[in-house]
Amino acid sequence: ARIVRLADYRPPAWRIVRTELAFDLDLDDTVVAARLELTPGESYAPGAPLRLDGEELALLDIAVDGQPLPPARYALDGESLTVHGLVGPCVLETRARIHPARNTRLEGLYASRGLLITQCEAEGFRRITWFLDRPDVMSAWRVTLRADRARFPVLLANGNPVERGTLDDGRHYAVWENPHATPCYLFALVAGRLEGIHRDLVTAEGRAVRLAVWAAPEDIGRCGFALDAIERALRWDEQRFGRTYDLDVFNIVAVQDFTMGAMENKGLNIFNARYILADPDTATDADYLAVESVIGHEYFHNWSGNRVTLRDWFQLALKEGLTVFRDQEFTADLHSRAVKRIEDVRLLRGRQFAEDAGALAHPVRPVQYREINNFYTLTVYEKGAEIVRMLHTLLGEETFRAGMDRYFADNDGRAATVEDFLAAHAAVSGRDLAQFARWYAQAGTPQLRIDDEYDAMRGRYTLRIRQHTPPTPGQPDKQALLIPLRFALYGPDGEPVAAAAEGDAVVRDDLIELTADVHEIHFDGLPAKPLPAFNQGFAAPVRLDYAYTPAQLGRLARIERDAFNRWEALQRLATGVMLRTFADPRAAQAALSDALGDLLDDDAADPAFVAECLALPDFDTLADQVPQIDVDALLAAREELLDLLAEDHADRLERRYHALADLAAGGLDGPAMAARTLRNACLGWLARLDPHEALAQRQFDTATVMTDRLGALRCLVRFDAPGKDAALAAFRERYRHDPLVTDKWLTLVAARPQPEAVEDVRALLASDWWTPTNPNRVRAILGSFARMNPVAFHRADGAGYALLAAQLPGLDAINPQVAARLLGSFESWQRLAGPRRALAHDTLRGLDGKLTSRDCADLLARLLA
Ligand code: BAL
Ligand code: ZN
Repeated sequence: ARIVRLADYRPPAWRIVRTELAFDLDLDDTVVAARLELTPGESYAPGAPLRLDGEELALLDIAVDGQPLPPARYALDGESLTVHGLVGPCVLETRARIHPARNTRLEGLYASRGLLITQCEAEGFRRITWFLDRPDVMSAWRVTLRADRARFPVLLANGNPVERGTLDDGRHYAVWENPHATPCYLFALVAGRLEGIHRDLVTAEGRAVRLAVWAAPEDIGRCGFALDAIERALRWDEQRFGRTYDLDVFNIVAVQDFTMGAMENKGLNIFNARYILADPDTATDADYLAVESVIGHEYFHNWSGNRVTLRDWFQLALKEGLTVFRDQEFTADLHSRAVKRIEDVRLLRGRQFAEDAGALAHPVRPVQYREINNFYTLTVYEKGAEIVRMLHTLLGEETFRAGMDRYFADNDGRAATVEDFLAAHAAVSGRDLAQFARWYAQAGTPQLRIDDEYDAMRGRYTLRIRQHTPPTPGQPDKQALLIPLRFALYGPDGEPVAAAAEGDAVVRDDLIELTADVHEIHFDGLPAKPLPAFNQGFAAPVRLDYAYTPAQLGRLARIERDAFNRWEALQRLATGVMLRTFADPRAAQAALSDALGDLLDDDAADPAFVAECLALPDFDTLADQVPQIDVDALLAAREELLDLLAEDHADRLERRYHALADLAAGGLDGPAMAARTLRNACLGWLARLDPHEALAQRQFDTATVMTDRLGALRCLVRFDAPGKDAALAAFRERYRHDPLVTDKWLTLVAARPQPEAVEDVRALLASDWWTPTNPNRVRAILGSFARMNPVAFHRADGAGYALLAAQLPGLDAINPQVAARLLGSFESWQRLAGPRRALAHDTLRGLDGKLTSRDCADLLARLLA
């Protein structure tokens, strides 16, 4: 199989400075005429053939400089078109026939519910026409779309609309121009029966821009929030990063069949409908926030990704990690910074740490790939964002902003690398970032082990900090990283103590810069041993090992100035109780229970933060903490603790549940959302206690918004309440014509934590609800089952593994990216304890030879290596 290596990068032999495309669009049969203006590139060798990428294209015509090309001058295979005898600048014209309705991979041009849609990142454009399908070939674009006016009244492409008109036979056309140098992975078109809503505004630079959201006619009433969110994103990027919008229009389109969450095509973002459509009856508060965040993410790509693009796909985190950091900051600035950080860290620790510790671990910038689609990972996105966050921490907001300005100025219109990004920040800060750059190259989660000692005679407190990164596939030995470790020392009065630090690491205020395997730092003049707090805001994405006692954690949960770390203290306490790591388990459980009780009594605390504190570590986070995953023991320990805590606090939970009712009845403002979050968290706890199932039933029966309806239904399903089946049926019938809400009940069924969920899922797969060509539906049923249901997926008899594996060959033939994601659910199989390890291993071996796509074949080989 082909392996693409970073070390083999060469600049292109040819450049395509201008591209003109003309599409005669139809669902079954589309003809694509391409006119490419070619000039020699940096590695051009006179006489060398031109090789263009192209897959599943039928050639109709080919000409160079207006002259038809004789067959001897070109060669076609399944992956490319090679043209011989080109000398110097020239114009290559081709016409190709493609079949969108047969395209189930959803890469290239495809049909979905009467619409024609594109998805080109990473390598989909080669399924539309022959091209140099690599991000460092950037072109100006003019695109003409022609189609039947009745069936395709709306014709959208990248850039600005420049012309439209009528043709014969009921057809019409539209011409779009994108003047910005843009690689082909950002190409897009959408054609079909859509409705739009729009808003006109003027950017900070004085450009008049029309923002528009397009959706199927039945969905357009649910697009208002998305339109507002675009405006918020545009203004935020102006203010926080000084980035303005650069076209006359910004269009986003909602589609139901879409593999990714959304795609940042220049001026024409295409979205999975789940990240646009929202109204209170069909979207939860979490859905609203996800819509805003994804809209922000794609919008921010216009600078971090589009204006400055990637030299090659190894640099993927250069745009993704940076843009995730930007969208995280957008949400943090608009809503609660602490809550946002907690949610992001939950995802990082629950999922990315597992990826970094499993068979699929890879550096944020990989050095080789067989299929780039397999690197749209939590490591590239989330750990990539953590690296940018650490840089922000090290440099401070002002210098970081100067570094970003420098990066955009130096690389605008270029295809950049991670080195370019770091060079801009090094230039403005005067810092050498060579050691910091190892974060991009080295896989695995670093572990910090901290020991301390207090010398009462001398009033000296000493910290000894060791760092270690475990081996990962292909990287047995690791080097020390530059890790920014925030810390605070608390005195007996609960106030931070100010003590000058001395030692072998740079310490600036509350930040220790770790650079070596071991550091020792002293603080003098302390009258008592302080209580240390580390890694505020989770500034470094590391595991941290310090032998806190339960009493210390209980205290930190109350006195730590950093809200994230107050939450973290409770997570540690709960983790220690569940994993039985404290010497005195009773004291630990009492400390946790007391702290949670105080939080529930604290009506002044942000209810959304209290809800986060009540959400104790999930199965994935626990599994990440142990060398061997004993599924039954972890699940049982977690349930046992939650049941005990629910008993402890039944009265408090009930009081908060009722007291928050009025506030929770509000709209989409922050306080109302926070109240609903805490109320539903309380309900989740109360539903553990038998008589309280009635509360969930009542909430389900009377709910007026989806947050409350789904929150109640989740409790009924989760605890197998008597009214579960009737409630599920009522929900299903109410929303049976809405695919996104239908996905919600399917998720509840597939994720219900009972072993019988295997049979439920099997029944769903045999029903009309199973539409394997729709990625959201596949994820709702099988993704939820494999990723959110450890009870059933890891069923002791292996039925869960077998069920997933049986679906993979069929799904792989339909949509390899979706199938590969599901296959990734086995990433931690080597750490499973007991017979499950062999069951999972046998299941994977049984797939050998049955998965034909490059995506799945690559993942399977890595899982079994
Ligand atoms: N570029 C792929 C979708 C996203 O990360 O925005
Ligand atoms: Zn992105």
